[in-house]
Amino acid sequence: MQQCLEAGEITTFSFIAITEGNQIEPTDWEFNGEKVEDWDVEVNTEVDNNPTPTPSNNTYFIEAEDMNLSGGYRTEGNNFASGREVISLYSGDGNNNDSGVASFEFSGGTGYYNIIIDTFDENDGVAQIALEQNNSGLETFSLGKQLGSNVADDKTDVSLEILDVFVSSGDWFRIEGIEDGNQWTADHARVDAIEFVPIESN
Ligand SMILES: [Ca+2]
Ligand SMILES: [Ca+2]
Ligand SMILES: [Ca+2]
Ligand SMILES: [Ca+2]
Repeated sequence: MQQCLEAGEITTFSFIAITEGNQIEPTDWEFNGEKVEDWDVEVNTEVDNNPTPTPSNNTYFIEAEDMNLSGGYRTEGNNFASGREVISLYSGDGNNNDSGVASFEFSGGTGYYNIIIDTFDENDGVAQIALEQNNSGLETFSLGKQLGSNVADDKTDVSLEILDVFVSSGDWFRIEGIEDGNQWTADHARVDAIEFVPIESN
């Protein structure tokens, strides 16, 4: 006997580990009031061509002003910055060779990311910004562009990119900034924020 079932005719229908060629002996199954004596079971071995995609990580973003600051870094208001604040080595005392550290724990998902440091390259000095991951140096940037302004504004807004970095949730990152200039004017190694943009292909 071979029957076709309409959806909903049997509400509970579970098999355990049926493989192709196995025979199933139905005992108390009924179909349209008739006891089913014999049943051909077709095992569908088709592969799911649309598996649920692996969840991809989201962009992880942290404001520099929300990191743990040490050394000469302090927060400073800035209308061109995200969160309207940056961290800066400006000290107002004529010392324009300060350094400082901003650190944070990465709490995004584990995976490959492009890391983007949102900063400002002021034209009155060549500040340095270095990024470390778990105490190992990733990259050091020298901010030596001439962008037509000696302050942190829309002209000097730059993005420093470090591509294709494997990052694990819980990794510690450390940004070290060194300001540069003379006693009157300097590039104060200002940092706005950092972003981790997941790379789909990995
Ligand atoms: Ca300073
Ligand atoms: Ca500069
Ligand atoms: Ca400056
Ligand atoms: Ca900011």
